[in-house]
Amino acid sequence: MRQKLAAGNWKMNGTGAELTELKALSQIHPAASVDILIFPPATLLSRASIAVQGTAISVGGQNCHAAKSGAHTGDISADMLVDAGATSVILGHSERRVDHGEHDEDVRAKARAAMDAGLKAIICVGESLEQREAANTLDIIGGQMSGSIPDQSTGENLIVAYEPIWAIGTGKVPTLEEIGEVHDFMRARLERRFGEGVGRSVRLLYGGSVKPDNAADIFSVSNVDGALVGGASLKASDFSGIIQAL
Ligand code: G2H
Repeated sequence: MRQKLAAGNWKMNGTGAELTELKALSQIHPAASVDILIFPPATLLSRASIAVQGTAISVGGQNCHAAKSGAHTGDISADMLVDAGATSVILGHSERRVDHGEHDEDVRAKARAAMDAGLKAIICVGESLEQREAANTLDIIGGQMSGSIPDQSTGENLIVAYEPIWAIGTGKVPTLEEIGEVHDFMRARLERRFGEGVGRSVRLLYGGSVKPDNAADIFSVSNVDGALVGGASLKASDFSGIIQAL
């Protein structure tokens, strides 16, 4: 059985003051039957990892560099994330792909570095509205998966998040049928590439305007093992509502 997972991506939000939300979340969920991951900004990672020590919550990074170290001003290596207390890292989020020109091969190289460092890589894929309207969704998702996911992936070190770009932060959510179609497709792709054992053990998250009031419906879809949540992960009360729906 795949362990359910609620992942909260704080994006570029949060200073030391917001650690109170993390502490509040850990008080609401002192022990959890599901995995809870929070991705604070890099500046908060060490403090966040200390704040969640001994709780059911783990923390991760929102990006890493593909190299182990070197002359890369402003970048952070996978080893540095581990050193700061991270257990995982989000890679290939569409905001990185758009804002920083990251392509599949960049994401794959970063994922290799993350896995080599012992991190779980949450690799994001998703189509634009234009691509969906042109009925290209599955081609786009398949291409991103082939290009971004490294060969060394397993159910332990890989999580894939389906995040339709048009649903991110917009309040728009695909229908449950549309989510199910993509998640079934992703599962089949993973099984074909890695074999049934590994393919069935990789967790698949849905991301894009997940809220406490739509989470239960989304989690009822087959092959949805949890959510990657942005806006609704910033407040402990909202995120807790999503965790409880898992
Ligand atoms: C999608 C999601 C988090 P939001 O990016 O990864 O953000 O829940 O705000 O749409």
